[in-house]
Amino acid sequence: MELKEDINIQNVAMSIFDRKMEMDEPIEPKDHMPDGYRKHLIRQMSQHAHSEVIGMQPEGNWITRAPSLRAKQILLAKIQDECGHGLYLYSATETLGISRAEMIAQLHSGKAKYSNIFNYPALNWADVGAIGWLVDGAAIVNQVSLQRTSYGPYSRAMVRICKEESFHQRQGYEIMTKMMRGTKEQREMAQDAMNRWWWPSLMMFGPHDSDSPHTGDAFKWKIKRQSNDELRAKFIDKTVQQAEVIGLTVPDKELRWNEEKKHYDHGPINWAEFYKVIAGFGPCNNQRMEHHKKIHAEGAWVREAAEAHRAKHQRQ
Ligand code: FAQ
Repeated sequence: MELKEDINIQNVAMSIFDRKMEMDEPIEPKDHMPDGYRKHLIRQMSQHAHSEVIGMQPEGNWITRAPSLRAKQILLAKIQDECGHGLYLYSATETLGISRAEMIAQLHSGKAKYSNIFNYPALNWADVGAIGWLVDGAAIVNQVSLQRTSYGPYSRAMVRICKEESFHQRQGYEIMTKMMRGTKEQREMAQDAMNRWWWPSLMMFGPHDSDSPHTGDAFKWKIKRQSNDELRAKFIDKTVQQAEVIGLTVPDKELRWNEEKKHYDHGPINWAEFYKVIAGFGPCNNQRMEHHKKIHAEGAWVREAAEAHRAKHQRQ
């Protein structure tokens, strides 16, 4: 009898989830959800949170070397925003029943990934421009689409994050524009940064749809609203025009406007490089992870103090 009632409750909960999906209503933390949906979100959202946090490293190195006080203030504000994005996303992921400590342990053990892009070095000031323009530009295209993702806390976090990312994209484009209006050396630096960051930025959207194992479920559960290839095409279309305006050349000899598809066709992406980088063997993977582990260990006393404070208040 009891078993039958349990099964009935399960069925009602499932049908609420299905109805919400059908009506495009957000799924909220206390709603019943299939295990696969929860796991899929934990994987993607924690990866997203880790990316924001690890993403502070390449630009962080440039705070003390920014070429003016104005540039320094802007870069500081941007990096601080990325930290904030990481924190919203960790909180949003915690609503799915995983703790922040578990997420960090998964990052440190290599079980959880972070974006391929943050394993490349920022060699000079033009790289800071390229990161803002291309990396934040790619992140926005992806995240605008995620504003309509089915999980409420994730979609709401995306709305705020997108507003801040558009300021980041503009600060990067401003740096590139200034350099392209500068000396021959500055123009060469900007073009060199573009050459190095273009292809890894295209990889940020993930493998082609035909090689993307998670896309099927992501569409079924309305986690993704547009596919990896659709979003990549959108990014290329808008970025090629921006490059032309300031006189940068996209480093792709096969790039052509396709009148029929109304999109640019592009040359082949080096997927061997992508899989190598996300497997932990990119140019800066070790450096990024060692730095995160070191800073995390140094911050242990802050977490202990916060825990002691919480416990004291609970006792009172
Ligand atoms: N990097 O089946 P799919 C930012 C993995 S935020 C590393 O297509 P999915 C802001 C994927 O995890 C940037 N790994 O996967 C900022 C899976 O492996 P798994 C972060 C990648 O999830 C700017 C396997 O490949 N944004 O930059 C990547 O359906 C400047 C198969 O892939 C987000 O995370 C990659 N690029 O689609 C901060 C957005 N792509 O997990 C600081 C949210 C794929 O089975 C400074 N995430 N993989 O071991 C998403 O939209 C999706 O997760 C995708 C991948 C589109 C990234």
